[in-house]
Amino acid sequence: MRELKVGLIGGGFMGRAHSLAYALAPIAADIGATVTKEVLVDATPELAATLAQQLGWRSSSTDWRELVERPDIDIIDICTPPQFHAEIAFAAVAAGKHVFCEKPITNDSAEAARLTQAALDAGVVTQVGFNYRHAPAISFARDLLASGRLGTPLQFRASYLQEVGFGADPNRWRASRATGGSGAVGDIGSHIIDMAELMFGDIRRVSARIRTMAVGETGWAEEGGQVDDDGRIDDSGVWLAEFANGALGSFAVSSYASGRKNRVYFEADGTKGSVEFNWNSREELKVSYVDEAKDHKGFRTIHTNNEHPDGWWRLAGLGTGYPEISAIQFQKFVRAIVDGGQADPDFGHATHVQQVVEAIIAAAASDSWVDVAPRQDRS
Ligand code: NAI
Ligand code: SOE
Repeated sequence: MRELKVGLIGGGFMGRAHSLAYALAPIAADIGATVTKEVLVDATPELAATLAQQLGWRSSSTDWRELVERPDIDIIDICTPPQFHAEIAFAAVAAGKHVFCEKPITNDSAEAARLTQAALDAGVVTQVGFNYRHAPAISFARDLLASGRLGTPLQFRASYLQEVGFGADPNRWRASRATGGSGAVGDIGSHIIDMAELMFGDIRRVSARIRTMAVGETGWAEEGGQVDDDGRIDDSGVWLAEFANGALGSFAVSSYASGRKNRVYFEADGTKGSVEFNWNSREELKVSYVDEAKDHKGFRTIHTNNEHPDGWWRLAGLGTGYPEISAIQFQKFVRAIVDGGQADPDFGHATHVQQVVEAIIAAAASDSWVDVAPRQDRS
């Protein structure tokens, strides 16, 4: 069987999740290759060595440039803060490596488009870390929409709420664009934009409001007062969207939602039925069909198992978590490499999500509806 050797850059939160996921991916299904966790790169020799040992990598390094030039490495996996993503990804693609990059591939959609083209020119497989969408319940919802069982898409309502803003270190890399922060819209909103476009197709226009927390966490800073002016970023946002197919969407994100740990939620309505998903009950999809006996109308709860796309277990209710769903994304990535196809979601899709993020920020700044650039053709 083919062996794929991975070099991981950045062994923090996501480096840990990816390390677990690579271990699970080839065990849980036949993905056509074995995966070897070859090198872990981090900022200092001590940190890199400690993380490599703990997370199960064969060796460690502090030099990502040397890593991407190594002929024996097949995959470069980028888990650094976003400010380093594009530079590493361009170098990896130029060296002919397949690249998995955490979101955002860059905070600049023009650069994302150039990166996408560079990867296409190099003929390498790319994938971005929109991991939540790989939950079997979401894949099932996508299939219900794609097969027409929910009818014509009408309305999509989503929110992504966390409480991580309260008391957070103001100097963390997530807190400013200069250090790679994407704001709540880009950092967590990108996941629900990804899900919306997975299910309803592309968003074509948006209108929005965003807010930044005032110093001292006493309330929102004056409108427009802090977002971007001093390098700070949005902590909260709401936006309306119109999809290219005419469906409507409404979205809310916040890093200041007390009690909300990681609440990713959506509802989607079609002419024949609706679905409801909550990441905090991620194995379940609630489904309601219009064409139901009058005395049975309402939502039923589907507990996903291996009858559903991407599901691993025959028995539902065993518990499927963050590492497993991360592993599902690597199963698809490795399959795409082995089969010589394109992965999904790839850098082209990441570029479009970034364009939506930028349109939301521009709509909030201009107090108007803003068109989203149409998705690039692949060439
Ligand atoms: P983190 O701060 O926990 O870890 C970043 C790691 O990169 C640290 O170990 C740091 O020492 C290392 N690093 C920084 N600069 C480096 C460089 N130049 N070379 C090598 N190593 C370097 O960050 P976290 O939370 O893991 O985020 C990383 C990326 O993953 C971000 O883009 C973030 O948006 C994304 N993310 C995605 C999640 C998802 O569910 N898809 C969840 C959390 C983060
Ligand atoms: C923010 O708190 C964060 O870590 C995001 O960066 C991730 O993308 C999200 O999945 C979890 O929350």
